Amino acid sequence: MERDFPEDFLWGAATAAHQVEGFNVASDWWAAEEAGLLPHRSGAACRHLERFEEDFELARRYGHNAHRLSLEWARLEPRPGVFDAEAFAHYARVLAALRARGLEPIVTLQHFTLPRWLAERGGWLASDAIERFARYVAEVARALGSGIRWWLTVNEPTVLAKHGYVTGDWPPFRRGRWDLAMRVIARMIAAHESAYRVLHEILARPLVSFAHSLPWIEPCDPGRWRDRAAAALRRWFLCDSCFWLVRERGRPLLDFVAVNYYTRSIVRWRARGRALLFGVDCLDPHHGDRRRFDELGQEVWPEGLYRTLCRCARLGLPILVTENGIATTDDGLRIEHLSEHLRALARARAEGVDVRGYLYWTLFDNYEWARGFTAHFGLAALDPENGERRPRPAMELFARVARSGRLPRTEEAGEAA
Ligand code: IFM
Repeated sequence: MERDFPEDFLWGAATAAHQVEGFNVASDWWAAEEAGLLPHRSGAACRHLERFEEDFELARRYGHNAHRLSLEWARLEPRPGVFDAEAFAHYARVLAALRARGLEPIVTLQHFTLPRWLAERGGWLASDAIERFARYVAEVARALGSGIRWWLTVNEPTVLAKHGYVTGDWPPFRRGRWDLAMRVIARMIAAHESAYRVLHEILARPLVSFAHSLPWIEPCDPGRWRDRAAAALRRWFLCDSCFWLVRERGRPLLDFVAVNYYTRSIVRWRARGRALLFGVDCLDPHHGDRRRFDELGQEVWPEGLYRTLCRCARLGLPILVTENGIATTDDGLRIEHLSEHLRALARARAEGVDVRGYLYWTLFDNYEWARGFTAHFGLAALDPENGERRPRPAMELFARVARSGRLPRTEEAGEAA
């Protein structure tokens, strides 16, 4: 029977060091957690630091042929200019464990957390942040880089800027500082560019991008110019600013587009306060078709993945879905979410969009930043008592699609639920 996805399509899950490893003590997040500035502590997280072999085995057993992970800058360079040989040896073992199981590594160099020493100097706004990042990237490329094809320099600059400098619920807890948020985005894109050059200098033909959070954004009432303006402004800030900044002489300094897609935002204009710039979210469950929301209040809207992929295709580069998932303990909803998003993905591919892989967020429930362990994104559930990983039905469905390259039939999706 004909396949919906090619043999070499990448199938896997995405994780990030601070969310799964545990005891990330030299990072800014750990410092903020210990100081009581965050509502939840990561602590031992999922003990992935010790359990990585068993975790990769789980992924392999469930049909994955790729895995996105992040290297923790704070572990690798716990003090400025001092690189930790044991941390490098650890990640060499991690990468070897992936390869031994036929899992293609997709490596993120910085996923939200920063070394504490850099955060104390201003984080991405420190005058030497970009130079420091480039030096760290060069060390990683030389020590660990051979054989790694897929690289993500930084993760979701707009999300970090929004939480750290506008809503102020993440380190460094600044509120309403749109000016700083915009500067952070620009600095992170500059950091991406210097990392891009470093990786291309040191390695043979790496594929380099940054992971971009791309919600689908639309006006609440397309007939009202104010809603349209609020949506356009939000789209520019959250989605397009990064692509605009990363253009060098008209060409984006990217080898592929890394799409993190979760949700749609329906935006309504409001005349006062912070919302003046950004609009407010319309959460009306009766707006348009039946609307479904996850534990974080994010709407499940698979059509948005299709539209986002078509929009990104205009950049003329291959695309990797580097994150897509849902926070829920409802197995039926997770199955629905997964099968509908895979259909959206297959539709985009069938229309010629060059998508090379799909990475589910995430392998097992983990530390969801300021929400701690209260959001359940995992293909497997995490037992809080003993850390056991228990595959959910969606993990079985994922395995079937990954192994066969074929979309689930409607009754198969129903059975899995
Ligand atoms: O957990 C996060 C991840 O770190 C970045 N992208 C969104 C995920 C789910 O909220």
